[in-house]
Amino acid sequence: MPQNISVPDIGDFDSVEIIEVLVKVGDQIKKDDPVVTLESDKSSVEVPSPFTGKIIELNIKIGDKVSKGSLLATLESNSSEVKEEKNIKKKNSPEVKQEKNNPSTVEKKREVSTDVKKILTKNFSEPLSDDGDKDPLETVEWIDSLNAVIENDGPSRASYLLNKVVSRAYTAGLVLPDTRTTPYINTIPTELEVRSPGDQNIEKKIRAYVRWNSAAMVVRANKISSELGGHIGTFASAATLYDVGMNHFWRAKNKTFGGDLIYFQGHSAPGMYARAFLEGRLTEKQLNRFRQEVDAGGLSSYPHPWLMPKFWQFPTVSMGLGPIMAIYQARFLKYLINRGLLKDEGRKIWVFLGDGETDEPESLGAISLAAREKLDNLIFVVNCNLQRLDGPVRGNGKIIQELEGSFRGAGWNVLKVIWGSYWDPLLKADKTGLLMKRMNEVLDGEYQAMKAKGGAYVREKFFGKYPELKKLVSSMTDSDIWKLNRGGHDPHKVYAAYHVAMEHQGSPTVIIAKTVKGYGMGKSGESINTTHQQKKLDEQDLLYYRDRFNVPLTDEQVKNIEYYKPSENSEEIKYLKERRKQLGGFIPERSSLATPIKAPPKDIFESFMKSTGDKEMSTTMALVRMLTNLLRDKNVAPRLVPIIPDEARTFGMEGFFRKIGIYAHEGQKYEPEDSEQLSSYKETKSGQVLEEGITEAGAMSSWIAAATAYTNHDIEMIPVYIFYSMFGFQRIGDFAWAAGDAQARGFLIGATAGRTTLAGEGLQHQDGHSHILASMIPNCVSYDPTFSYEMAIIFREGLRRMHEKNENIFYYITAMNENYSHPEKPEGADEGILKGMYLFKENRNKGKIKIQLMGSGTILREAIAAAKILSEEYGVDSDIWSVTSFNELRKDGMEIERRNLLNPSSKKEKSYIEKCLEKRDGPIIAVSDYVRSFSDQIRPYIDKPFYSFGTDGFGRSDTRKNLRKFFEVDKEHIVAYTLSVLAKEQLLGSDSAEKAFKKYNIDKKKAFPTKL
Ligand SMILES: Cc1ncc(C[n+]2csc(CCOP(=O)(O)OP(=O)(O)O)c2C)c(N)n1
Ligand SMILES: [Mg+2]
Repeated sequence: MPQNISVPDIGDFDSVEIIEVLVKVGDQIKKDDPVVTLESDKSSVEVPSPFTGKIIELNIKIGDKVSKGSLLATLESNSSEVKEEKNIKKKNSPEVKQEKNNPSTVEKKREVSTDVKKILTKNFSEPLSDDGDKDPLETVEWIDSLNAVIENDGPSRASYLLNKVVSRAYTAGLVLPDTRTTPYINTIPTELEVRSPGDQNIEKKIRAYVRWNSAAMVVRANKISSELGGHIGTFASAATLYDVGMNHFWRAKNKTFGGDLIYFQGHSAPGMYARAFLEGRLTEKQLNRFRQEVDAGGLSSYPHPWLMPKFWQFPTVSMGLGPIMAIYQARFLKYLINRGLLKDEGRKIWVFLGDGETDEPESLGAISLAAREKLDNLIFVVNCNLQRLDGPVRGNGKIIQELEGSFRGAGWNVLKVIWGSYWDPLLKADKTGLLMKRMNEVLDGEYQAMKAKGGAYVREKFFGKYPELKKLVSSMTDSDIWKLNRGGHDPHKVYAAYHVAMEHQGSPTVIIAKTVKGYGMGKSGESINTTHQQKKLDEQDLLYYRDRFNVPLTDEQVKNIEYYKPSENSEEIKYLKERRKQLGGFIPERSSLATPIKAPPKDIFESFMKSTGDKEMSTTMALVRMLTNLLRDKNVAPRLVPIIPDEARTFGMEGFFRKIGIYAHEGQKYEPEDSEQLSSYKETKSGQVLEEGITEAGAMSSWIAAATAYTNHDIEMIPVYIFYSMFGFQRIGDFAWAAGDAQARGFLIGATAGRTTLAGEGLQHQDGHSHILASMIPNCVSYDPTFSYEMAIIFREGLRRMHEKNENIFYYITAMNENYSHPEKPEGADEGILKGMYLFKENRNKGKIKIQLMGSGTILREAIAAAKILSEEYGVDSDIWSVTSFNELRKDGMEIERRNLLNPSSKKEKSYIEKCLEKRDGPIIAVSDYVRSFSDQIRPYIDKPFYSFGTDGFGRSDTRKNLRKFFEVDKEHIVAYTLSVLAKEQLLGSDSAEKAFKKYNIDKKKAFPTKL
């Protein structure tokens, strides 16, 4: 039966142009296949067919203007599908229904609450003492009732009743205790601890060797030179946390499994090298080259994939970046699974961070997202040694409690690992709860001091506060008291927590482990404020450390700071290797088995090579159109990851919402307000767009996850993150640096770019320097194109270099929101566009004087207009160069100059700029919408007079015309300054320039824009 395909609701737009007709009569099309592309002055969007069938009539052509309801085509469809379509429109999507009733979701909920219930079984049979209890007998009755319910009806009933009681208390207006935190004890009760199956004796020895070798490595490096630095205290505190993971939990990537991903705390790197040494992956020679990386074979100071590309996966040492990048990594892993691009193998992301590191806003900034997205593939381990670099993290408080509150509040599964097994009997014997009370009241500053000062001090300061507690430890010696260990140093406690974390479903887990900074370092560094800086140990310190961990080295060997590695046949080495074999291989290890993506055919970009005639558009629109085209390429389409903060509409990308959907792990549980519209807000589990919300740090972390998917997930993805250019490098520059280190491949698009091009938004929006920031990252390739064909050629080459040829580079491209018409690509411009400049036009209007006019971004258009005036009114002819990248030109210039200097006796090589300009006459005038230092970069490689003009100074809101006048980059200033340059170069008298200054009302008294 024939069906009409009409223009659906397109929001506020009316009379919109058809720029592409994607079907012809006779085509068999499927529901949702695009029929035409519409373009308003801001965005382009495809109209999908609501039916499957055969096109029998086309009612429009390219260039027609249409509005809501306009008939586009008629198609012969089969009636059952029509009915189905109507049904879907009436109700919520089937996906939503499925989510609601999904048994696995219900199951997950049940398991979460089981955890809580288990914890409730921890009970006290006696009342708590000394807390103002007016009627202790009544309290006993209540607690006994609870105990009875737990015993007779089980924890589930007990927890039900408690919930009811609590609800009643709220309705009665009672002030309930703050439940953000739980008592200062381990979350997992001893009875519920799953015991490690490992051989504790052997593991203890292995741990001792790893500890020793990591410290020896740092001390040795510092014997070579104190410049080299290094850290001992951090890994000393975290050794058990890593060891248990390495021996029992972390599964490596291999042919049959994708591998867990471990974000190691940056400055605990020595510990990873020390273990790799025992595993036979690193040699003694390499350990001796710790932090001596200039010649090949050294070990990098911290985890740097750029420097050790087969070893490290994640750059983490700039604090705060690791945790947030890992959260988005975990989310991206789910994204790949939900989009059907990756198998769900239960892989986990483990993240190690310091307690001091949680001060960084980035560390905790995305924890609510992790809970919202139900990232049960994510496990944080916060090593709470209570210290950061200078001193205690929370001397006046308790960092563990503070973190518990934050994570619990955000919805995480929190596991506190505070006390080691030596405390178990004491806690068991603590019938009054007084020990727990004391644990709660002692501050971190005191806990730190206790670990620095020995058993007698702990007896007096900790237990001595209450006579009952003093009595509790009366039969223990000071040395017994000293042995009372912290949870993070107890392999059993750590194992039990890791086990629960691995099993947990429905939310992310954080393990908050209490440790001692500089554990085992004794007076040289245990729990003292200066531990962090300790990188030298004298002979006595080393002997103490050896004895403390029973490392089988003679005094002589200790004095020589020898490493310890038992023979290959020893039980320790066999055990260690066997454990890793069982877990699939070694960790960390970086590799990539991703297959390249075939670059799309040229015809996808062909339409951009032609002139747009009178039609005006921005380069942002051209890019969005390009992406829309790419979504029709079967190789590229599924791999594109459009990442947008909350600005899709600003960039005209709302057409993507409906076309490829917004990723939402739970689908869409509501009918969107704009559901009837063509660009409605469609969230779906298989959605492709990552609509991140207002978090540049988060969006950049997503981008990094996608841009490194080729190594972390063995699948090449093409992330395109589009942002306000000002809120790019300037805001998240450190992430961009980390992306370079991680060898990210993908596109960063600085949209609404240019200090005078984004007109009305003002000082904090107008970017005039992002290119300078981008230029500092060695593997970032950046462009500031003006015309859509430039954008197309650059983007196409980016796809080819990064995703087909697998070069470890990433692209930064600025896109503008100024609408103008685009000319046809000049013949042969392709190579120059990519190298950074090409001859756009020669003005040969019989002028006697010649200049070289260079422009980039939208200001190239001012230069083109200025050239016309100069030629027509002043007889000055020009060669107009479109400079697509001052940054790329500089890179080429630097390299060639260096080669020439290194080879003074050889024939001089020419840089690309020199080759372009060698036969061209006249001084050079370079203009851009960026600060002068952007174009100044090429000055050293040019042997002609060079003058640059740019937008130095704070932006402000006004019209483009006024802004360009203010920053002196409009065509009038270009003309006047050019005439002045010619006067200075004695190619013209000064009167022309003076006249021009007058003619254009240029105020010579106006201050330099940086001072305004
Ligand atoms: C962004 C950033 N700022 C500062 C530093 C310097 N720094 C290195 S370690 C450290 C202290 C870390 O304390 P914590 O996170 O508690 O780790 P710990 O060594 O105690 O495990 C500091 C300030 C850094 N690496 N990154
Ligand atoms: Mg710390």
